[in-house]
Amino acid sequence: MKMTRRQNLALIGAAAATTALPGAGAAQEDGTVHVVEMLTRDPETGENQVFKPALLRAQPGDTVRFVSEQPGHNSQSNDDLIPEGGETWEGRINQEVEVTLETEGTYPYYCLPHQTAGMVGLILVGDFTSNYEAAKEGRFRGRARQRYEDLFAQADEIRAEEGL
Ligand SMILES: [Cu+2]
Repeated sequence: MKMTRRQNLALIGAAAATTALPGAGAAQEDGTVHVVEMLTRDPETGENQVFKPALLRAQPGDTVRFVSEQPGHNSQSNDDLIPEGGETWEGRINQEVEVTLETEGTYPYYCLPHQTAGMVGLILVGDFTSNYEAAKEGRFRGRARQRYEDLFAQADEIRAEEGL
């Protein structure tokens, strides 16, 4: 299997879509596109069944694109734990899926076949505190519990750093 990374050509496309008027500041209204890889094995760390990066800091209007780097995975929102009125998504296996997150909050998500193997992730959008504690109290099984402990520990640091 080739280890070459997919280049993020889509970012170029997104930037090109903006018709910028001088001084209009339009670029500030266009969200960033974040790419998350779905991996059976991370070639850098050797970790199995991971989203990379598993913790993402985003702002309202940003888009998250989940790319199928290795076969057998999907990404879907944990609809019991996302913020009120938050965006949901559900990709099929091997399908690239993307979501634009307009609603601030904490978004846990997972890979359906590998959730208990620990293939879970977390997206923090804007002021993500509205449902943060509730999401943190979510009941996670198997390896997912350990992974979420790690991810929320990192998220706690972000909260502290940003004074949220
Ligand atoms: Cu998976």
